[in-house]
Amino acid sequence: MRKTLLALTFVLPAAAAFAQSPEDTVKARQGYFDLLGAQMAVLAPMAQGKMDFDAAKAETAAKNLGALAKVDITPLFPEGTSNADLMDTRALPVIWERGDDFKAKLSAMHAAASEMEAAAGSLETLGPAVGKLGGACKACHDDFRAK
Ligand code: ASC
Repeated sequence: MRKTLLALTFVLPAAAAFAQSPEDTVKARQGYFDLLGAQMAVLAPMAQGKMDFDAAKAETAAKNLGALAKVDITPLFPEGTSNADLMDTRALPVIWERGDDFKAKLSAMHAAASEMEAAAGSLETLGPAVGKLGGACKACHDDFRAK
């Protein structure tokens, strides 16, 4: 009991601060996309033949993508966090004007990311899977991210 209370004193202020600041919400979602990008930075050069295929590295990156695909990031896009509201974000206001389209594109990205684990075992299957995920990234960036 005492331990739980002690733990809560540490956890709750951090959680409360997180919910309060739009800037911190933006940082959190950028961190998520950085994590995605870091996995693609391993897989894409292999798929493009710019880096030797390394099965262990590919598997780790693909597993990470599978885990990231399970994260629902829609709570990290509250109203008031577009690039019209805040500095240091490229999130266009159209995200909130066409929310269903945005969510559909997020889902397509998650679907492609979750397929990577099954595809990362060989270069033959990795290539198309990376192409599909890269395409899903691009489709969303084209419409919803400032250049
Ligand atoms: C990647 C990556 C992206 C997408 C995008 C596709 O590997 O980090 O953001 O693909 O470049 O156009």
